[in-house]
Amino acid sequence: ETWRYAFEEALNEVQGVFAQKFKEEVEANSDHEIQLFPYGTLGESADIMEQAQSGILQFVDQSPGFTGSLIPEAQVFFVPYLLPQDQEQLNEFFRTSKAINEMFPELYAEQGLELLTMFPEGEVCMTTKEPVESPEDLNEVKFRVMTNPLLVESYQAFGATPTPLPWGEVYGGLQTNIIQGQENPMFFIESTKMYEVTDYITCAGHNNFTTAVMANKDFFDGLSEEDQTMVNNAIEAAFDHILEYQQGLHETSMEKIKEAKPDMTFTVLDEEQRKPFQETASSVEEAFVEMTGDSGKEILDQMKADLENVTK
Ligand code: 6CS
Repeated sequence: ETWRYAFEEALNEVQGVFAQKFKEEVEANSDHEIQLFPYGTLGESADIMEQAQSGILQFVDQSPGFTGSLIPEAQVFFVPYLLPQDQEQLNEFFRTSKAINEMFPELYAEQGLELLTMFPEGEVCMTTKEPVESPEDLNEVKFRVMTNPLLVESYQAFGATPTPLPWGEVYGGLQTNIIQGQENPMFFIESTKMYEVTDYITCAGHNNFTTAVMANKDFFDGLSEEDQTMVNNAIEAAFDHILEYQQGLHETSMEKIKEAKPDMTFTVLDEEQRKPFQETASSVEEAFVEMTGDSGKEILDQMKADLENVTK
């Protein structure tokens, strides 16, 4: 049988590398084949999610940045400074988190989706046309965010004018100055040539890009136990592979950007400069709980407990 798997990035970007490893494992360990659909072949993130829910696709990778309206609790990933910056701690968190491995699967299941895994794609940095050293510098900056209400909230708290847009409109939006900033992991800034349409890259340590891989639930439930185990094993292998693949990726991507554009300015905000950004976290957290009620609060509390387990 041929299974269809769509994702939000190109084949050689992080989600694509994960998908290729998954395909390799499935095809090596079963008679099934995986057909991969990279970004752009089936539409935007919202489109591939619909296709997965309706069963046209068996597998989909959609990051929580686009899942906010479907599963409001998934917005928890946009509370700034919640995730640790230390890569080992972060990886351990994704491996062991009860919120991620037990609670989120139930919420995805309610939307007809079998959540297979979540994994980090790298520290998110801002690319802008003017320097950013404080929230004041974001004043009047129309800053593109993924279509996620809490991300809007968080950039508002950062002092910007958040502008939710699907990915396809970002390069052109920056080029024509409809927006003046956006955020993404360094590998994505490099591969999508965001440095061509912005001049400053600023890392404030406020987040790491999380993504989620899922299957259509009816499809998954209909698989033999043997196939379900085979799929889960393939996901596990791809998970290990993608964490290893990302070692040093931030740095090599930076080097490539510098080579392509020597006058690009890179800034890592220091402790003092981060403070006003960090101070917004509690208000964004409050907004999250307001949006999601008891079930959101439960997820947030569990995530904090899970994080404490890996950072102590
Ligand atoms: O910013 C975005 O919309 C995109 N960023 C990444 C790293 N992956 C896919 C997503 O569409």
